[in-house]
Amino acid sequence: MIHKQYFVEQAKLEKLQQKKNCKSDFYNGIYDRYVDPVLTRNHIPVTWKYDINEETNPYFMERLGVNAVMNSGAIEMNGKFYLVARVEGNDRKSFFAVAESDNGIDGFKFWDYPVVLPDTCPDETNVYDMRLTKHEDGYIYGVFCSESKDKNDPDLSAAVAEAGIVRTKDLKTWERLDNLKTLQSPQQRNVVLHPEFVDGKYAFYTRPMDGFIETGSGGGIGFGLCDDIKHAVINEEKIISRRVYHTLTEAKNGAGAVPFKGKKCWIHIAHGVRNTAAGLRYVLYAFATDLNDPAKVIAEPSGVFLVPLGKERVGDVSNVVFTNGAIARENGDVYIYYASSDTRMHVATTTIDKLEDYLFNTPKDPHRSPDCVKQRCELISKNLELLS
Ligand code: M1P
Repeated sequence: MIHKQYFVEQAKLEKLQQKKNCKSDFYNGIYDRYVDPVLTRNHIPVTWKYDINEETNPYFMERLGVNAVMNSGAIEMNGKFYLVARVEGNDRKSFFAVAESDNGIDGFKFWDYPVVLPDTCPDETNVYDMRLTKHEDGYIYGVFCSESKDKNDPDLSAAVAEAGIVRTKDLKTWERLDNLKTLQSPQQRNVVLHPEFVDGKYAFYTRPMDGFIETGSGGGIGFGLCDDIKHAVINEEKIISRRVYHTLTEAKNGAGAVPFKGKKCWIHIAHGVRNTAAGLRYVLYAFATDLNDPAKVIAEPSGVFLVPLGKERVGDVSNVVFTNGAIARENGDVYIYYASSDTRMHVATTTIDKLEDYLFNTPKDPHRSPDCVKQRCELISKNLELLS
């Protein structure tokens, strides 16, 4: 017998799935933001959390709760929008789940079951933050963080982060490949596979780290090539975007969404982290690399691209925005999916033309307050002249 509360919870879910999302009144000319998140823990199917049988669950209690839905890879397939979300259970372990929508803005629904990855790494405790790359070799690759306990360190929270790699053609059947090996770096998170071959090889953006949390000597976003994607090894990582003192990337600088092709450049939406009295602050920033050499940065506008605002600022890990997925459509529209405060997913929409205008016409960071004032005064004086 199905518990009657099931129908109440199912009706709430359906109402949420049918709710139209609309643009908020936020304005910066670069992208639009939306009133509602696109995916939250309230979007999780009732059948994933409750035993709906009245006999075995007379109080209709949550048996396997879900804490958060966040950092999602994104891809368009056959005209539909798919997110491979990081779903975090009440037990703190994350897993992946596919949600689909017709328009990318609202109506996201999870498939019946979460993704079941081949269980090939016995020490792996947690998996999260999958980047989905539609590669020119015909596969869709998922590159994610594969986390294990650091057995060489007695500290209970000491862990090792590696890049796990899977591939699929339909988001349903997944083949697990070897974890990426980077010979120069002990740990990796935020690894992204470039969608095209570079010099005939698979190309990865990396984020070398000395430890699990601290990047230490890890200088920023790295780039490396590998011959064999099934047993991927990067012998040499070159840092293409460095961490810089007194900027948004001072503490960490990591790749975000899989880069997408504009008319003039590869467009990268990455994340930068700085330390504050209130803890680490994660924001998004953007940079451009050369169409013929995706490791060569050719534009890097000053400052942040997107920061947590309003309700986005509060959550499980407050003051964080994080992206690991964007969809650039053939018509030039771009959907940037970002999580706020490790709790929920949002979308910001823009176009390739707007992003390229932003990338190439936003002034560079002059790195010193007096020069920043000069930069701003130049803008003001041009405007006041026009207004007079
Ligand atoms: O809590 C913020 C983010 O922290 C990590 O990112 P990074 O490796 O850049 O510090 C990740 O655990 C990410 O999932 C999380 O959103």
